[in-house]
Amino acid sequence: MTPILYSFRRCPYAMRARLALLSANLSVEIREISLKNKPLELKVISKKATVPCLQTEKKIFAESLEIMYWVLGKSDQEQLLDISLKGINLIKYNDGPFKTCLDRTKYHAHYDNVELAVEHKIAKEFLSQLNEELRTEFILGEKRTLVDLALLPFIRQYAFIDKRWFDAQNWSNLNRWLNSFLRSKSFAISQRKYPIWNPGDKPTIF
Ligand SMILES: N[C@@H](CCC(=O)N[C@@H](CS)C(=O)NCC(=O)O)C(=O)O
Repeated sequence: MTPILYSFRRCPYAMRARLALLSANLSVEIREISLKNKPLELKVISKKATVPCLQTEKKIFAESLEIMYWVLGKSDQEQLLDISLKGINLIKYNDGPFKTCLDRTKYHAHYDNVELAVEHKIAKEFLSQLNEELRTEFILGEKRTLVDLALLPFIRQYAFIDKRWFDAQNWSNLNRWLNSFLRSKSFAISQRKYPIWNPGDKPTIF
């Protein structure tokens, strides 16, 4: 069975899963969904019905990192899984405090008691740290790893909250890393648009 990926183009979690698939050169049937009108087929296999969700012959993966690990476990041509504890901790911080800060900044109108100055400070600390790490071409060194793919969609989302402000910060390494990703072929492919999937549609292969 060709694995099925329930996906949403703009979701940073789904984006990192698609980036891993591209690196692995592994094909899936992609099902673009509407988050406001999730298909029953997704709800049946995943209680929380978030994207990305990967349905394989044996297992359902409802967490983006699990999907990345599974995909790269099958085929890791770039040795993306060769990461250190520092890398694992950066992903944890990204998915935890930084993602919270990203949401509270981007969607601050939806929250009570957001102090944007506090959120800015949290983000600036993390982004400055990444800028330091990026004295090498990629976060953990001269070759890209899972850590780059896992973080890039989130840093991109943060940058585009106010790209002029982001570009004006003293983060030349971070900007180089992000801009080279934005210009990359894998980013372009990962952002291809697909129509919303409907049951009975001819499979779309990603
Ligand atoms: N921890 C999950 C988070 C996935 C997630 O929250 N995805 C969002 C879209 S960016 C979603 O599906 N939201 C719909 C919902 O929560 O009902 C992962 O890593 O895959």
